[in-house]
Amino acid sequence: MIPESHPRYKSLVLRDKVKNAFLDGMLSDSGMIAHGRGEAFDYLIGEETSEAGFRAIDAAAVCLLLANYPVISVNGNTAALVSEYIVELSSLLDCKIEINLFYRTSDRVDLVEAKLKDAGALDVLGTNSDDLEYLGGLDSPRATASSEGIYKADVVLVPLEDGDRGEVLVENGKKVICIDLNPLSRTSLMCDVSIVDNIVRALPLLIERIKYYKGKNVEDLEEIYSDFDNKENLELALDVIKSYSFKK
Ligand code: PTJ
Repeated sequence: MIPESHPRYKSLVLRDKVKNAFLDGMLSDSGMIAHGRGEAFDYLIGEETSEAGFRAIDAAAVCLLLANYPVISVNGNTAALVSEYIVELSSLLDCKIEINLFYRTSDRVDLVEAKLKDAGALDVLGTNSDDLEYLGGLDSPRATASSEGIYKADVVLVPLEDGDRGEVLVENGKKVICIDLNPLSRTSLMCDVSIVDNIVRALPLLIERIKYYKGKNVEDLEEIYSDFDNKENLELALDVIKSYSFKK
């Protein structure tokens, strides 16, 4: 039991969720390492959403609203930390959720599916009963995609994606939005919109901004999106780290 008065309470609660998800078999062992890396980057931005984070969240909200067929990709870490928000986002956008595991085993797929369904998801793609296709004809586990999901998506939201997988999506003409605390990861550098923030903060903010922009004039949304420059925003994310370190 973690006391709420503990100065690192929020961080310890997340650690606990990740550790329990690993013990239950849903999270990969590497998922714990990835979480630790995320924690380190989160520390460097003061564990709060930065200006660069807010800007990318706005661009992502608009991009998802302008999409014809957006899909949300879910891995072990995302399911462990934010299943409820994933379900809320998919119903807000009326879009599919697809399980996509870097370390795919049928047991883990079943556990992620159960977690999403517990959180209220009615329809989950990328499960063991789904007939997966290969993006760009690449016969590699990195390239698998559900025919009703990522395979036909124009925009894919990938919280915490591995670089190889992100590359396959980009090479296959998908617009990719990632949520990754590391502004220098291969994924952040190659995505169209990189949200440098913790998924536990970024997703509720993204939901809020989608609600705000929903129903607004399409030309206005297109203008907001075209004003966003991902490289410039990643520079800003790095500046945030530098200035936060000097503030301390
Ligand atoms: O569940 P699976 O099998 O699909 O595996 C998922 C992991 C995350 C293990 C896999 O995709 C992987 O190995 O990813 P990487 O290459 O370690 O990249 C994960 C990125 O997510 C790193 O850049 C971390 O800094 C970042 N990260 C970790 N936790 C968070 C995060 N970003 C946002 N929010 C977090 N909570």
